[in-house]
Amino acid sequence: MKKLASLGFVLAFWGAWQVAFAQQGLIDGQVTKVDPSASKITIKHGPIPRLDMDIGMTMVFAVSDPKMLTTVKAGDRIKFDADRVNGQLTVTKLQKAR
Ligand SMILES: [Cu+2]
Repeated sequence: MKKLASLGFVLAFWGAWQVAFAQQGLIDGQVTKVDPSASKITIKHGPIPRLDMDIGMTMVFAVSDPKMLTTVKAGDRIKFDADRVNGQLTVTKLQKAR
């Protein structure tokens, strides 16, 4: 019984860790420009090693869903995730940082 309880604890801990890790995976950035007509957003961001960006920069991203662009404006601090979609760097997740 004791063994079962500790297994439950380990599983709960693992789950919480996964959630924390997923949130940490988001990239910090600041919106410098939103262009709904082109479905593009310009973001100033820090290094993103997994996208081969070893230094911070300001750059234009496409968005996976144009609705994202209605939730932020220039100057907003954000957390986002990006990936290469059809060879184009695309924001796949976007939320305001608090
Ligand atoms: Cu970049």
